[in-house]
Amino acid sequence: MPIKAFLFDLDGVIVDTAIYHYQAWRRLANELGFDISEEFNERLKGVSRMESLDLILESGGLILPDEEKEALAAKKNQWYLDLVSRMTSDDILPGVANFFAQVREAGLLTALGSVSKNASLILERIGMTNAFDAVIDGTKISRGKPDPEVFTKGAAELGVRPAECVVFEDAVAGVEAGKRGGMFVVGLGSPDVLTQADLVAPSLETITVEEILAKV
Ligand code: B16
Ligand code: MG
Repeated sequence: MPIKAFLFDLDGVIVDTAIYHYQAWRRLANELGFDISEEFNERLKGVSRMESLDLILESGGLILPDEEKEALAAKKNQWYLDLVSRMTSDDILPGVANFFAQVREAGLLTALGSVSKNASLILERIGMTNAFDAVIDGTKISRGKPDPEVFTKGAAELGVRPAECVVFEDAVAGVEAGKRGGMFVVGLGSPDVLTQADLVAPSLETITVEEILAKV
């Protein structure tokens, strides 16, 4: 089946907001009396806000009531927003602009597939709101990655079938979501980590649209 659409994750594919998530979560963990490592942070990539908090509290050996968890998540999000609000188009990852020019040239549709509830704000900050034909984010889904909902909704909104889509993901949970959605998945990162991906490249800077379409 010919490919009609490319679906992109946001954090780690278009911009690197993982560093800001890490700084804000770490500040929260420190306030609670423990620390989280960069290695631990890898497990939070592509995982929703509340699921991330659950993993963090578990690592610190804390069990808290839902009300308190809501307050902690809101606090972390405010710190995260303070960092994100300073982003500009300079924060777009290398290779993204060139890759998107190739995507347009090839006549492919594009969608964003992010579990972040802050995705629209980030797109606005980096000036990429109009770069996508559809935007599916954390405000439109009920299940986070590795559930395929974020990508199957993206395909549906574009009016294409899953088999006509290629997903671009940097996180293990996101690669799994794309595969469970019945899509071809390009993993951006290390092949040792993104073992479920159909194809792996270090970043969008090191791969072309033509190369991908030849391998689907
Ligand atoms: P928010 P993605 C994900 O974005 C991040 O990778 C993950 O670390 C974060 O917890 C999640 O968004 C929720 O973000 O707190 O902004 O709603 O990779 O799916 O673009
Ligand atoms: Mg990601």
